[in-house]
Amino acid sequence: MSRNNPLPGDLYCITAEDYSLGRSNIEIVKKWIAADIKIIQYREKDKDMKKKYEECKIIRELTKKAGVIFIVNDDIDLAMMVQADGVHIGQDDFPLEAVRQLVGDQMIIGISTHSPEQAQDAVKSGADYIGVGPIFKTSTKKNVCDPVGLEYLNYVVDNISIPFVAIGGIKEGNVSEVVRCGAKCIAMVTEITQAQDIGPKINRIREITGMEEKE
Ligand code: 3NM
Repeated sequence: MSRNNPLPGDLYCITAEDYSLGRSNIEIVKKWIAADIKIIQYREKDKDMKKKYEECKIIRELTKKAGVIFIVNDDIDLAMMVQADGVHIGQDDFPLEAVRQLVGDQMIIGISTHSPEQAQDAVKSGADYIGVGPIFKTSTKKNVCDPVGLEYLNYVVDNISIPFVAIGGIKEGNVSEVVRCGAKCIAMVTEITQAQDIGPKINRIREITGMEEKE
């Protein structure tokens, strides 16, 4: 795990228990690890902190054993308490520099961006990676802006030197467009959490995109 190169050329998986066909976050995480996913983000907007802490403790253990990068969304204190590898913040969270001061030198900090200005600011503030989205329409993230389309993705590919993950409305049926633009790391939330057979789904997406397939 390294702050310089935190994102694999593969899928970036994010939990969403409300969209997981009744399966728990832990069950889903186990399926991802079995499918050789290399980065997992815990994202859970509606649970209380105690429940989130309990889940993150378990996910930290599972990911540590498997050598998987573990990122916690939004909650910096939670990320620190469970010794996650990183934290992912949004544009309206604490300033990135202040987060860096709090978490120290080792922790990965990712930030969601939706425009060229935000991407440039993220680089200046010392982000280790940025989220680039929503590429397509999504109902998974509330209050997110309209889709930024492939145009913003192209801007990032051409102008931003830090790692990025494309996100938002990406599905098996449109992922090729995203890869063609030059995205190497792709986040899909509901396309994966809502799949009946998660392992085969992941491998199908890897085949379509030319990402490495598990042996
Ligand atoms: N962040 P789905 S879009 C968590 O644009 C998140 O920053 C976004 O979910 C951003 O793959 C998003 O189900 C939700 O569309 C993506």
